Amino acid sequence: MGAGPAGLLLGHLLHLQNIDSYILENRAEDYVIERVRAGVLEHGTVQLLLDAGLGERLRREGLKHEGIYIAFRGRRHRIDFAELTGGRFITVYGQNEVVKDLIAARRAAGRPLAFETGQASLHELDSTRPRIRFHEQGQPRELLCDFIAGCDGFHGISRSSIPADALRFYDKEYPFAWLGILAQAPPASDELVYSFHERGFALFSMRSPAITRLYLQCSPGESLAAWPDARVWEELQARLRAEDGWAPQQGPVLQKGVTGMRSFVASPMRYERLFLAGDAAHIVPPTGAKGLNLAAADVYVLARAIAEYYRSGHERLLGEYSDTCLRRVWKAQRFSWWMTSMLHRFSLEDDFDYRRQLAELDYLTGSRAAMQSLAENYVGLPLDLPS
Ligand code: RFL
Ligand code: PHB
Repeated sequence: MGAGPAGLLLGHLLHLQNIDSYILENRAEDYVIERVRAGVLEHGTVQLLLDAGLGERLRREGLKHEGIYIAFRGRRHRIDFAELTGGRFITVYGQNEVVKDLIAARRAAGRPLAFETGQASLHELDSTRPRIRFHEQGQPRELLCDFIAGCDGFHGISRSSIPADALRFYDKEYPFAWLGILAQAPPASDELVYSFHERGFALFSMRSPAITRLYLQCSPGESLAAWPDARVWEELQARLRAEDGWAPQQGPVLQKGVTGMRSFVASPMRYERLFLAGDAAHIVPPTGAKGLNLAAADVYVLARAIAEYYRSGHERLLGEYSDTCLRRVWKAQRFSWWMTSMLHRFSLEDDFDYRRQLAELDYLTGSRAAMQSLAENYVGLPLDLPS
């Protein structure tokens, strides 16, 4: 269920093991491709995509970043990932490019991928032959499955098809959101800049040598009408401009949107023969750049477990799927919550918190141990698979 990064990558990993799958997506193909979302791939995510033969364009167009900047009080402090993690790095490559590459690979494999499948529903989940009812090109269809992978995102139907008493939810909402823009302007820095400012958080990122991606902390439910381009630029400049004169370059705004912030985990990530993966099972606030990477890690673990099942008939890895993923998911939750808490203003009135956050940033950027902890989490923790 779902042709986001999780569903498409799972389909591809299964294909590489000669395992059939059917991918259902309720939105249109253009919508799925054009949705502007994540941009940062962990070291291990890139390795996974390369190993799966999906690296042709990623190798050419992905931007290798060996560090990030943390900015506060008008100064940028570099965190050198390569030096702190023994040569690991991140790659900036838009989620929509990943999705485009995955759709192309699916087509090349000649395996089914149906868009605009309407209101699908899941049935007989507690049997060995769960079913999916959906529409394909307007016609009702029913699919009999060995397994269903719920890769249909936070608002999908998979998680909500599980009986309420079989899952537990852990949830945290934040009192702010991000307003993001995509601008036609060459990035003014080679690396990302996370800025803590008394007016609120701002982030400088990019998609290519010609496109800058920027975010600023705003109120949840903020109306875009209140944010004409001129106001967005003014606020971004105020929060990002450094003492040494560095500031993002401006250009035409190509896209603008508001994203809510939450931390969420559904546990376990399995009900009988339905396995949840990616945003369907967990959400992190975007400050740690972890969402897409967690989705990729989940489906790697799931594909390996399904392959073992078909190879040997054993369900051991399937049985360990949820625990294996959740151990790492909770570490990414902790990191994303920490980055979010350190870099956002929770209340513009609270001077104690403001000073405490400045002290934390001062400590972070002055301590090799603290920077190393950030670096190893940011480039991605190991998968820690059962043998
Ligand atoms: P997706 O991408 O939401 O895909 C789920 C798909 O399922 C479809 N669907 C259904 N299909 C069939 N039947 C139904 N009933 C269905 N209901 C829904 C949906 O249409 C969709 O196509 O989930 P997936 O695959 O788990 O991937 C997760 C990532 O998309 C997400 O975690 C990241 O985008 C989060 N994220 C970031 N992650 C990073 O790793 N690094 C980043 O830098 C980063 N930045 C971000 C982000 C997310 C953001 N937003 C907008 C939430 C920045 C932003 C602003
Ligand atoms: C992005 O480029 O969209 C991006 C980068 C880093 C984040 C979140 C989003 O933490």
